[in-house]
Amino acid sequence: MNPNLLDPVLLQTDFPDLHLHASGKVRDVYQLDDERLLFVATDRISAFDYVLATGIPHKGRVLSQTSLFWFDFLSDIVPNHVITADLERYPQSLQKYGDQLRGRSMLVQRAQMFPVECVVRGYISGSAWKEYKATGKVCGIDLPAGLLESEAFPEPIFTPSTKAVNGHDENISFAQMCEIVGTETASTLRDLTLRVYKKAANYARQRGIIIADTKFEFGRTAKGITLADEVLTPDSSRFWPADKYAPGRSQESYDKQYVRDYLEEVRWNKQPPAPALPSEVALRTSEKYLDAYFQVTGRKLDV
Ligand code: Q0Z
Repeated sequence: MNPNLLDPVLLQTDFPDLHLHASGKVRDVYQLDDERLLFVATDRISAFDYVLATGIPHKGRVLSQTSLFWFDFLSDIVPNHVITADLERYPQSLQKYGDQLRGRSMLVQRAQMFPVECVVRGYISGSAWKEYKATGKVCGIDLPAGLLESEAFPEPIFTPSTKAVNGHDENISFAQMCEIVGTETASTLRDLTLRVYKKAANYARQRGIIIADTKFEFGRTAKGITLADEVLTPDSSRFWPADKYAPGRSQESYDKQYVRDYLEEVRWNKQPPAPALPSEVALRTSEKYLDAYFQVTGRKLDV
């Protein structure tokens, strides 16, 4: 594992004849036709809600390949939107973009997305910890007294949310989710979310990673309810190294800790523009992403 200074990063894609379907902080989706979308993960990284000026070598490929691993691992529980990530099977019209797409993209089935985020938490952290300290509950769910920060819940809990106007997620109760998607769909999504999380978290735990919480997005396709978007990546989840885990305090982030530490050290005011990272911070962060990928999948990404 020795990413060097010369590894090129992709911050911006350039696909003059593709139609942008949706754009996120670090990835973009293009509409190919009525049936198919093209997902592209860039090497951009966000921290404290902003995209930084510096890319992380291999990050887009790591995230893309991590999702692909989990889609396959979870396919006995739920169908997924992946058509292929094999460039050779992409339409002829995309072949000219091979250098931008290789390893960091996937062709997916377009789905009718449910307008809810299916969040599952196995451990109490972040906003859930704040809420629990203040109210003894998390998203309206009663919990035992005396939980410590970062402790495991007695059972993983389902805490759905919706995208609010400001782009941030707003927690909703299960009853509110039922009003949005219907009771039967809400129940199915909750059950799938918990089953998928439990299977993945058990597996990851045996490989030295705690998946503290994560967010899934589902849609409806010809296959029925389908797992879509990205799955169990460091960007959609909290991954903690199990060997450093101790309840009673916050945990270091597996992937972004060097970045956050650097931004605190330079006392960035967390207003745009976000600063650049020293190459050493970017390279050490790249190694963390590659490590996490290897730890989860047992596969090395060729660098
Ligand atoms: C997911 C998103 C991203 C910004 C649309 N299979 C699907 N069918 C229809 N729509 C979507 C999917 Cl996955 C879909 N997003 C979230 C992803 C950038 C927003 F890469 N948006």
